[in-house]
Amino acid sequence: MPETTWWKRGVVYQIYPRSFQDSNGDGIGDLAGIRQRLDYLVSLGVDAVWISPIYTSPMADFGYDVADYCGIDPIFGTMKDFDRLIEAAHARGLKLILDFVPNHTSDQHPWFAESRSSRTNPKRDWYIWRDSAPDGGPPNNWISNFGGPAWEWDEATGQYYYHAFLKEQPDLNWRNPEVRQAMYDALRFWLDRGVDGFRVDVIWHLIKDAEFRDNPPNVAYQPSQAEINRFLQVHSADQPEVHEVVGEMRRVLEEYPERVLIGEIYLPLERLVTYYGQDLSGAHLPFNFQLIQTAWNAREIAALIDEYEAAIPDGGWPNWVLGNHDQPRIGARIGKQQARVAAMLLLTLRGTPTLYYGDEIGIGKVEIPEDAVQDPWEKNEPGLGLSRDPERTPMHWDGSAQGGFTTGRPWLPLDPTFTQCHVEALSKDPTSILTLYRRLIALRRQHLALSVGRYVPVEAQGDMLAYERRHGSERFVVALNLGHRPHTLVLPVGANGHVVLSTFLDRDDEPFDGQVSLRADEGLIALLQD
Ligand code: TEU
Ligand code: CA
Repeated sequence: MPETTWWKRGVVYQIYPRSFQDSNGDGIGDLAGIRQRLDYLVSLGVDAVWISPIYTSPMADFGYDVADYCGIDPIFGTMKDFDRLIEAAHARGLKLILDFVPNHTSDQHPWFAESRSSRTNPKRDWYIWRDSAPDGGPPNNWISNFGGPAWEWDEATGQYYYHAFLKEQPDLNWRNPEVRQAMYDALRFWLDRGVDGFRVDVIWHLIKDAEFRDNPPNVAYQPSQAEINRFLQVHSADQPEVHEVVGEMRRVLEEYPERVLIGEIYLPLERLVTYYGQDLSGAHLPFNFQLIQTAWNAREIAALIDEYEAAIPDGGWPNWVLGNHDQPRIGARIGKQQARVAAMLLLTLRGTPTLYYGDEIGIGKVEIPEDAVQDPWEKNEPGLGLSRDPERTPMHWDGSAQGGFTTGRPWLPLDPTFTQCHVEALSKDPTSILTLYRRLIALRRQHLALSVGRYVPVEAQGDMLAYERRHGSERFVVALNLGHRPHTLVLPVGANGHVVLSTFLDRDDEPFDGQVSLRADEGLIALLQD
């Protein structure tokens, strides 16, 4: 039954490897640390783990600057540690997804060293080199995603190279067939080692306008925003030819059984869904970031769900995510009480949910002191609140110093709540957010209605968001109170049944008839009687 393919039915869990578990006291998480925590992931109930980049890297962007696509960075361990990790994961029934970073390499990658060595080097055209404009300035007005011009002058060969992110992250030229083959071989290297799929970094950036035309100004730009927003990225990303590349990646994965291709794509819905590809030949899961980008409002979220469900091509599978290593945590955005409601939403929507490590223990807003800042983006554009450090702080495991994350000095400070809010304590508390996550995941695993079942809207008014999930004869009502005042949801006459789970975890089996009452900040899953 295709609906039960693991990546449709299952739950994905994202690990930011620097921050999950340190095994050797250097203050940075590593592969051996992740392996020590696999049983935790099993107890949480997730099906797959996506690990942010672990490849050899100078770490200018913490691994998103790769110097060897087929190597493990010593900070994270060795290839042996990797093989052990994947073996241990598979032994527990967990899938392993790697983060693949094809848009750019590190400036320390041997390919770039060759490319910059002379204009006639065979790898010159592996990167994007252009002459200066007649006035000596950059070839066009493209801006780096991390601020400043996206072009770096290279004195030795008298040309500019393009970098959509840091100058230490030169963009590869994906119009060059040799680049494509080299990168597909890197994919095969990991697939041969048993990797179950890839989350592909900035996949919509791979192809740029062949004529390198200027991007048009963004009239809505505010100086308080990141500089990248000064222009609309019309010519520097999301080009028609990118779909050919995505299709080729998909075909590489299809040389192996049951692998998944996830694309990181920050685009409006109507553009996002084009990445499923013609006849679904593209990404299995073009990441849907809409829950991060939409206001926490019942009407808007309901509209978004409808719009997304309608936009997905026939046979395409939805997916949802509340946060990641680039976005303020859900607990920081909507507060700790509503973060529980958000967990219920994420785990009861139709489509694959991706959890971000630490959200399940309720990490909220974390202040990073100025002298502890790590994120290169914040260093480039200080003071605008762009830093991604707050969502990258270490995981809290127990009540020991540094929450059991490290015996050394953590690379980023822990959220001060770590002394109470840690896996060990929350696991014993029958009403904790961690217990809620475990029960939501277990329930989703137990009932196909909650994972692959049909989504039927019920209500979206004021703070009330309600919908049904149906599969066969099973019908669940999910009622979410997105506000801080009590509400009653009136159901059609004769609709009765019992509560299966409240976000407060204290109403199991409570019967209802015709209506359900919700406390402030409460979400409920109820089973309807047939
Ligand atoms: O992020 C791409 C990306 O577009 C983000 O920089 C995003 O624009 C920003 O966070 C605001 O939403 C990916 C990785 O996830 C990120 O960690 C890397 O820094 C970046 O690519 C470069 O590889
Ligand atoms: Ca370490």
